[in-house]
Amino acid sequence: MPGTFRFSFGPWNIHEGADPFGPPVRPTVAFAEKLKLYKKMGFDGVQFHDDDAVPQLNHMSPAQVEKAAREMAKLLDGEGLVAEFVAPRLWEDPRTIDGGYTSNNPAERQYAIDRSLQTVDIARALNCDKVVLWLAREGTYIREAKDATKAVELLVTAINKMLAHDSAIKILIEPKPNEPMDLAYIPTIGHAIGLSYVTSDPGRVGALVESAHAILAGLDPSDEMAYALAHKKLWSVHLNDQNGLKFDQDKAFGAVDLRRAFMQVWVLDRNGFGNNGEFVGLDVKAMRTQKAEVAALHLSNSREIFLSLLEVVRGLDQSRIDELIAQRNYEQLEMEIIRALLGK
Ligand code: XUL
Ligand code: MN
Repeated sequence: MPGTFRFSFGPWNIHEGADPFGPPVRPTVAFAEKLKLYKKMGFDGVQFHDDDAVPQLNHMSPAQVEKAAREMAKLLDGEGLVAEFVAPRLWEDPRTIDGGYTSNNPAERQYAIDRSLQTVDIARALNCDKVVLWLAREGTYIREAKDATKAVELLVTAINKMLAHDSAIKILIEPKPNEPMDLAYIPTIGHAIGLSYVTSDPGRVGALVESAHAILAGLDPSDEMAYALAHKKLWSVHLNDQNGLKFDQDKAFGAVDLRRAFMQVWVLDRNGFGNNGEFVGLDVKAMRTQKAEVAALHLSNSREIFLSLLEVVRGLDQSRIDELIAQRNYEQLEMEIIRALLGK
């Protein structure tokens, strides 16, 4: 069955352009203004960090957090949007300098778990059943600093607490091999899926594959997606692009390597991605050079590139592909794929 594609992004994907070497270059766009852009650009889902949904949540009582999340749910409803997932932002607090779930300090680990349970509550209030864990600081700068075996046990403990806290919640692990850490503990989708099977409810632990993160691990994003699909655990994606092994660039989808993007669309469509309500998330960043009035183009362009590649995928003659595979004539198959990409 072919896929069904609805698109999502997070409020952080429209940003002021600050980078580690320079200040913001564009004015802040208020959250309510960002929300108005979603439908206009063809997007139906909003991805949240916990504090995107409830700013200042560390300074609020559980009742206040719940109230603020319910107000956000109403705001989304008013725009005809849904919350796709909520992710605990565990990488900014002073208590997570050495990681959250895998910190060597038990009090800091407890903070990370408590904050994650709050994230689960926020998701529930937003009528959303997915929590994404990007394990930003769960890793090391030097290997001697932590016990890598114990880290797995600590990650499982934290995930089990979230699963026990809400019987409907699903956890999606978003692997990334490095940045901000030198070495992250769950660097690839294979690690994420392996981890899911040792939790208390593997059926509720899956994955989100981000193209750029797979590339940073030296892997092909479409194969990473296919691996998760084979386990029925690909519950979201963060499509984008990446120009080689450097910092996480979050470039527009397909902007660096169109063929690599094409293969991701091929794998998603041929495996019926989206038929259970999964979204195509676009975790892309505008270039710093972009002026304010055109600083959301990277999102609409990425969506357009996806849909154009979908047309190419669906326009291919499968019997011709089968014939060339049977002949083992991969040179010709490659040429015909390239021709299709060139619109010839
Ligand atoms: C980090 C990253 C995050 C997550 C959400 O590289 O991709 O934006 O997607 O926390
Ligand atoms: Mn991401």
